Amino acid sequence: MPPRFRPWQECVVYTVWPRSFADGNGDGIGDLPGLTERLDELRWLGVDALWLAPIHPSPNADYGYDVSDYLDVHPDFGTMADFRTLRDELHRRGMRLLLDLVINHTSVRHPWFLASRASRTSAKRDWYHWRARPNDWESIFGGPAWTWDEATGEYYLHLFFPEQPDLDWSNPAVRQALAEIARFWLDEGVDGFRFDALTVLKKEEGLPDVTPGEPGGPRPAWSRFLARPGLLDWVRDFAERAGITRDHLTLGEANGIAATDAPAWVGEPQGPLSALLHFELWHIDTTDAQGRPGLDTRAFSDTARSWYRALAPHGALPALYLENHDLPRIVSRWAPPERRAQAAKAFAAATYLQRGLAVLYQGQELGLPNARFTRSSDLRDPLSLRRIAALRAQGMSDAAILAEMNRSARDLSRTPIPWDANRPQAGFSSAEPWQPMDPAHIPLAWRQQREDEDSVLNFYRAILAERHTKRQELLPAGLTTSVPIARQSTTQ
Ligand code: TEU
Ligand code: CA
Repeated sequence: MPPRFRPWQECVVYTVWPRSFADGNGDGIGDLPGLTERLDELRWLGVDALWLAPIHPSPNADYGYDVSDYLDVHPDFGTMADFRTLRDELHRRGMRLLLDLVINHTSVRHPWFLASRASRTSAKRDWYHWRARPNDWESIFGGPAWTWDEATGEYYLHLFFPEQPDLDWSNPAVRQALAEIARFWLDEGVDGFRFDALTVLKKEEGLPDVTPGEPGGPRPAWSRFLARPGLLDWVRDFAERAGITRDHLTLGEANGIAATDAPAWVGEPQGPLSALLHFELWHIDTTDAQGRPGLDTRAFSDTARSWYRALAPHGALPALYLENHDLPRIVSRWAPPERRAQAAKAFAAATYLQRGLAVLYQGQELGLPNARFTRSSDLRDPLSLRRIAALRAQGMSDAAILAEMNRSARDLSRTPIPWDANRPQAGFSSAEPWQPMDPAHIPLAWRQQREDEDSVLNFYRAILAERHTKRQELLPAGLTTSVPIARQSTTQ
């Protein structure tokens, strides 16, 4: 009899950025077989579910967040057979599997976009946003949000890179097609999803300028597309078409949704999602008079309180997360260098002893600091490369650019995970990794921390174990009756 799933509202989700997690076939790139080999470690730690950053075929203009085929596995990561082995090995251990669905945009190489750009009369033309004249919006990744398409003589909208054209969600055919993708993976036995860039799906009708009538360059357009009224209806429509229910574990990337609006998204009985990943801890970094890093503890606790208070009366709980693949590491942002281990433990206790859905990001359990780059040619994230080029064009020195990258680049938390300090490449791969392993990370490897009782890793394990034993009594009053818990995967 396989172990039962934990109640989803308080389970522990571990985020995997597969390219840097573990390399199973010795090509220097993390993959699904490498991940499958590590499941016992993750179970030992107390993980109940994995969220995998996108694993689908992609030209990697944004490392997987530009999908060219939603129904397959990127050859770098393995095959559908490897996927099914991972799924079965997870379920055998009572763990769940969540995929990251990129539903705001596709790759420029996705067949839908190829069809859409083929001609102005294409049946898929209205699956994306095409205009004879661009508006004044700036993309989230910088530069104009519109790119000229020579062949058909119009511009298309992309809130991220030009290689990531935005789908037009006002078109029900788009919502239906995306729902069929979600359904495909549910039929494959996944237990839920993390929905990427969920809050920018809906653009203001007519795509108006941010500052009408005013000439000038591109402008930030957040107010025109972030968490717009009516977005929730579209998401609910999509979830219904996909057959996503409250029995699935679904996380929405929720930049721009306020705690007070969250119950409609995740509360009983109507909320279409399990939990929201808000951005409110992204900007609480501080420095003291000596320039030493720290955090605004008041903002930290106010955020926790406001989300809990808003959600608990509605039978829902906040998602508790500190790190992800878009952010620098917390011990580098919030603690002076000589106190990193203690700080990592303090952040873990202050966060994961709260009621809510625990979400960790790979390496966080080791207390990894930011990877440190000594030359900009070791950076791999296309967003970093773009910023380096932009800063260079502004005349910034190489040293200053490197310093800036070492402060803010997404690469800082995306480098290979150290597994064993005594093995080549710290056990990540038998080959040269796709991005260098930071030598300073090697002494923090999993194996050595597992053997050290006082390590950050063992502290995380103790905290997560505490959650597992206390979970039932921590549930707010009324929750145990209104929310179905201890569900089992349909594939068992
Ligand atoms: O991120 C969406 C998002 O809001 C990011 O633009 C964030 O502001 C930025 O990465 C901070 O540096 C999601 C994914 O998490 C991210 O990795 C993708 O690049 C992005 O969507 C596009 O799919
Ligand atoms: Ca590999």
